[in-house]
Amino acid sequence: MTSPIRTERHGDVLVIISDNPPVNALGAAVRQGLEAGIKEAQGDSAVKAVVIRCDGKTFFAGADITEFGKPMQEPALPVLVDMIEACDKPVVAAIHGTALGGGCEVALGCHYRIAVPSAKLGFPEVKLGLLPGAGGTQRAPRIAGVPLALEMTAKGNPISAKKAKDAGLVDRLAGEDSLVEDALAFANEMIGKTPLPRASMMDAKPDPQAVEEFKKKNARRFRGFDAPAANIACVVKATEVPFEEGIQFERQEFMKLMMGVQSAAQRHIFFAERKAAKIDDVPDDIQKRDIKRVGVIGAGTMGGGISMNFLSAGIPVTIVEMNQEALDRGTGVMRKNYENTAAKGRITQDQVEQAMGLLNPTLDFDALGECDLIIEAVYENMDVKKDIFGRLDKIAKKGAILASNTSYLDINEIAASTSRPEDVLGMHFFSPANVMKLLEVVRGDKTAKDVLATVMALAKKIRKVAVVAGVCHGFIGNRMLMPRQVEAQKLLMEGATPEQIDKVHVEFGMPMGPFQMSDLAGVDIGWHRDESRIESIRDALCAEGRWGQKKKAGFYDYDDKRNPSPSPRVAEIIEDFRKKTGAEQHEVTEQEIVERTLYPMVNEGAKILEEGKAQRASDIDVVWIYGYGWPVYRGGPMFWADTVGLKTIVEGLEKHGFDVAPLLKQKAEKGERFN
Ligand code: 3H9
Repeated sequence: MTSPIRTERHGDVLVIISDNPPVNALGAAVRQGLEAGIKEAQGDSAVKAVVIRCDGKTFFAGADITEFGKPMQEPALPVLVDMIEACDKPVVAAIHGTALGGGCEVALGCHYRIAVPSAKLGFPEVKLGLLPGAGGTQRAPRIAGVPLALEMTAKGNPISAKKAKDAGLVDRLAGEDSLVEDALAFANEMIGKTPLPRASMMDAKPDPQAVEEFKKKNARRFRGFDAPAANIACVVKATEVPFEEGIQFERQEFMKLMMGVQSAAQRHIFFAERKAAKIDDVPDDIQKRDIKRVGVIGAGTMGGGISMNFLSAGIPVTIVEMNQEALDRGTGVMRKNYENTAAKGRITQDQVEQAMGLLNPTLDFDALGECDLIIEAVYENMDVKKDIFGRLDKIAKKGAILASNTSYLDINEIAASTSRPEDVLGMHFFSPANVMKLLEVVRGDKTAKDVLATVMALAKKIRKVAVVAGVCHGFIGNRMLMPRQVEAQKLLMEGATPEQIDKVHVEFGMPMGPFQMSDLAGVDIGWHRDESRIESIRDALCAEGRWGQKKKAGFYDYDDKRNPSPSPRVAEIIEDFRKKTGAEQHEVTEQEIVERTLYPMVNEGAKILEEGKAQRASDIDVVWIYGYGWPVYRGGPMFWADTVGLKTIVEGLEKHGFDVAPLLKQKAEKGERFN
């Protein structure tokens, strides 16, 4: 096999070039090639300086994650980085694209760094449940100081080349199109300059106040995760002990994380997210349809949020409402959302105007005729939706894609109200649609492959994580939510409190529990609205106007700032119901809550899989991570079930009298996993 690394001589400079698509990950062959390159430079007196650069779209984007958990091939990355730093000829890293993780560590091992202005540098390891394990936690604070090193390692967001230059992580900015020449010139300039700047020889200044502030400020964000604290500890260590000792500490912490469940879960999600974009029976290179203008029907919360995704991506939107007041209200909310984002400094006022300038608000339904994709976002009613699709069929241009944002309804039935069911699918956005990353793309029986592929590609463009779902009630996410909500209600009847159940879910790592979620979404959603018909605790709450946060009363009482407190009235209602139904009471334990609210979700996930409504178990995990805030360090419900053990899950379900999905049972019997 040919090496992904080649070298070129340019006068006195040896250029070591990596060509390892797609992202120049630092796999064994790359590391071996780099080692050979450095040895070549060391061993040849004609070489006076070295440049390390990459072909393709990016500088090294990190260690090769696919090698993790497998036997390590020499040289290990930390050894290689030390070797680069120890080279007695100046080594220049020439950076474009993203120098991430191990790639950034290679760059910091070099004596000098030059980058194009569009480049980014970062340590995203924490997002994989890890820390920079090739000296990054020790070199970064030495070069850039503790506060930036903390930001970069413990939060994992990359920084711009300009910011890196201000912090000393980059020495020079190259021309956007002249990196190779500029890097060579830089290397030539550095020939003979001594001593060579080596990060390992520098001191890292302690900054205990910055560390405390950083921890405090990010406590919420880091809740439940192991890796941020380990990153912080390593950076602090760099200020306390000599470099070699710090490296040993970093190694030990890295290995602990690497062997742990959290990193396995986070790495699983990294690949799951990318796999979700692939549709088993649709070739990647299928011809996609051109989407130049999007139409949205309905300017309510959903329609407005959906539109913003396209506007932000520079795609014009025609938004249609029934009356001027609703249209004005909807567009007003969109503008306000953009302006709030601008006030936080995340976008400029110009960008607000640019986005809003792409919006065409209208009352004229026929204006949708010019759109290439039309998304219906009106309320959940089959007859209304069928009527809209029937009308769309008459005015939409040939080849336009017709999508419904329904969260539950049958896409096949909606498609059948048109003469072109092959152009119809579901695009289920999650609220708030301009923020939540998940998009369930619902494939109808007749949806054409190119329609599906077009929408999946478009999802990436508007920065959504898209997952293909089959037609069934609630698709993947909401379908799995249902058994959880049902069981949570039953537990109330048997002696648990809403607070107790929610607490178990929050401690598990969910952003909120079933009752907090119900209060936020609206307890009255889907309620029959007959105040005299009280068949459940929820009916009783609704009949009293306890519709959730919006009414300052739901399963909890709320103050003016929407802070919840347990509600004595709800306790009374529950008690009343317990008496009325004669439900048997018992002490409900945390374990029982887990077994009865989380295990049934896994069971439903297994049913979804065996019915072919999800392509793969990892897709289900992606849905729950990005749509419902399942803690990423638990890898999604199906991955979590693997870590609990499918046998344990089956036993738990059977103990509580659930009907166990055959697929789950089979897997448990064979000792298999979902992922
Ligand atoms: C690390 O460095 C540890 C060290 O500190 C210590 C070691 C001792 N490895 O995202 P894309 C694949 S940890 C293997 O769609 P984009 C990816 O799966 C690492 N494969 O492209 C996909 O494959 P496929 C720290 C990788 O342009 C293909 O490349 N680094 C890796 O949207 C294209 O990826 C990171 O965490 C990898 N490191 O975004 C960076 N990276 O086509 C992770 C990607 O088969 N990577 N692949 O589905 C990223 O954030 C993005 O890929 C990047 C490009 C921004 C680079």
